[in-house]
Amino acid sequence: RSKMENFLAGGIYGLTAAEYSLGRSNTEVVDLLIAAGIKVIQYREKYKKAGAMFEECRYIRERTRLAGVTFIVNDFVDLALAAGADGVHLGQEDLPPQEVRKLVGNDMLIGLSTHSPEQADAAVKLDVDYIGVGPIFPTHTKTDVCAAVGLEYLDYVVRQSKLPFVAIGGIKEGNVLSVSHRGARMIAMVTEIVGAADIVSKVAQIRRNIVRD
Ligand code: TZP
Ligand code: MG
Repeated sequence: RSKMENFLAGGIYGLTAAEYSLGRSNTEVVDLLIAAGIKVIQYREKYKKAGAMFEECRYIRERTRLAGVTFIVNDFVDLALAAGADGVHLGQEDLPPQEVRKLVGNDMLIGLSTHSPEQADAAVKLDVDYIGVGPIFPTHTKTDVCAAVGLEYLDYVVRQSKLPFVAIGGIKEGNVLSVSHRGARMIAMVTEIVGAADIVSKVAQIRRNIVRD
């Protein structure tokens, strides 16, 4: 699955979150993430109607295609398919990944959020392409799974991981080095990036912090 190459290259995994974006729209933010050189972008939108999300995703699909960016849609399999996204990201309480695989076929990536070693082990049998690992640190961005799992779970995945993974949850410019030092090659941030006044320089600064080891 060539859509996976951007993920396997490592780096910053960007996500949208309109409510934290300082009044900027999801599409504006995606343009800034692309300008910042981010190669994997997830559309994460919890509040809009399907029609409005589709319009945004259609724009984002066009821009990400032109930029060679992997485009993943959170939660909504139908939206991911309709928009021609590269992948769909599922939570533990969404449709089972094996069922989603039947719907999306083999070309589309499936990501699955995990919060424990048990869930990471189980994911290997579920035909997912990558797992999310977190929340590493306390975060208010995800209201349903709030408790941080800590760096210990990340350590487990780094040691045992049979799947590519992305670390997420409460990661900031100031603690990203600790996460990359523990062995995370792909690192996701929501508020730290979309909430920055200057997204392009924020991403550049985060990148400098990651490679400083
Ligand atoms: N999954 C685990 S934590 C989280 C998601 C989607 C939210 C992370 O947001 P932030 O703002 O980077 O802490
Ligand atoms: Mg979800």
